[in-house]
Amino acid sequence: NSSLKYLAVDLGGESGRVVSGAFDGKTVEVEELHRFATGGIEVDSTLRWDIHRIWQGIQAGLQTANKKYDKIESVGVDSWGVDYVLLDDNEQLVELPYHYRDRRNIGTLDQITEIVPKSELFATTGIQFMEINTLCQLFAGQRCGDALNKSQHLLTIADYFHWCLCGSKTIEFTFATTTQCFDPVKRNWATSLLDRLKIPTHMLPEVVSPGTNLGNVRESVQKQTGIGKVPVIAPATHDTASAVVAVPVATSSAKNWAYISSGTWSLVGLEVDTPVISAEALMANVTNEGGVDGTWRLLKNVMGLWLVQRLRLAFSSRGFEASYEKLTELAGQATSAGCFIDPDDPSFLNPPNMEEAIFRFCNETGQAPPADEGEMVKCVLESLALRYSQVLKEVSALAKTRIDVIHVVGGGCKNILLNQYIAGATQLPVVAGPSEATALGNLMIQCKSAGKIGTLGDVRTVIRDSVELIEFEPTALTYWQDALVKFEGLCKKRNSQN
Ligand code: LRH
Repeated sequence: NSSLKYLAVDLGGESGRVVSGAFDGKTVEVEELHRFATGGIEVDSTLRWDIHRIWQGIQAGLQTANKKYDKIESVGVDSWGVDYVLLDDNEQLVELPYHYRDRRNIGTLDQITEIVPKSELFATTGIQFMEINTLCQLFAGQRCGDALNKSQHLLTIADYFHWCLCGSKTIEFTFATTTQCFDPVKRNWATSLLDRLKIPTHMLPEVVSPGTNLGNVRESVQKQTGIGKVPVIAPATHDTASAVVAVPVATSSAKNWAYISSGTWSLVGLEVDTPVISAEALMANVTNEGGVDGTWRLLKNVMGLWLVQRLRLAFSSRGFEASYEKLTELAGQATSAGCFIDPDDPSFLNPPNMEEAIFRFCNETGQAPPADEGEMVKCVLESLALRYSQVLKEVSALAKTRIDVIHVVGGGCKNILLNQYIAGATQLPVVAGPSEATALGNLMIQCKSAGKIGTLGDVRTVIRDSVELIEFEPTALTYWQDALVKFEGLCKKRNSQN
């Protein structure tokens, strides 16, 4: 058919995919061509990413695309945030990149803020304080080895694969803004901040805008995959930025919508016109991440479906095998778990066993723990919904915006039970879809770069016209009101313990 074919490489913490998008000028149809596992690997008691295996997965996907399509317009990569790859002056890999859940980051935030006060760090970068941030990782890296000194180029995960594809050594803007090493107001690397922390800056590359043509696929990759001299276009390389591009709002619906980009992490917030870097924003520990067409995302990282991913692993380690669908079904059948967790408690970032971590949390907060797998998953999903509701109240106050509707996008929006809980906990209507938001956002920025579509608003209209959306109305008001009171009390008690 006459539609144009684009390829998105979408890399998440659990899996990576090569997805095609066929755009006919009005609608876009996506198809997953290849999926492969990502996930961390243990190397000498550290947690790393096996980027060689990921690169193989990407190339296998490109081969499939080549067999399927006569012509591919362009290809672009997006990935999870904060992590980076170091190359030396011969463009060789300095080390296998660290995973943001590696232990080396523990304690870095306190060490950093002894040198640069929190208020100043936030005023310069606008970023939520989290030890997974690139800044904390670089600080840890600089303290425990000489990898940084050996490096000539720092590339983020997505931008590294752009380098693999076409040799470009740049970082795309949306990703740069999430590193906590970038000044969103000056629109440049925060070099004096980094100097004070003794983090080298010589390896920070040029920052390019989403939609930049990075060059054609290298000859060696053309040979390996058969895809020919296809242009590589940087999308919004940070997956959350791509996902929010694909929020299916009508241009006319003003700004009264919030989003939850739901995957391994839940990114919960608003689209705003300028970063919100106020004293209140610092207190609320929110983040300001750069988006497409001058937009910003005022949001908070919430622990997300990682909790369920790890519960599933913990269940399986004791012989209880179940798919995500099965686990959600059990949660739906469970009577109230009667307990909640704070999903963002540091003990859930990377515990050896998630089930035990939840038991411990319940014990320490004086709650009877869930009685079985269904109750356990119910406790997690309800707690997530309550946490989202808390965060949405905070960002709506900071941005002085009322929220009328919540769009849940990304793989997690397929979880109907969680969508119902969100509608209950927030007492707001929820619109679920598209589940392929990240890939769609990536693909549409490539179309936009090629001049096939105009504004971000036009992109969102195409998405609305292309995907099926499911709506959820708020129910069970008193149940959720009571739950919220209990949840908030619990978070307060826990914070005073820590
Ligand atoms: C979501 C995400 C998030 C980051 C995290 C590491 O996938 O990009 O925005 O903070 O991964």
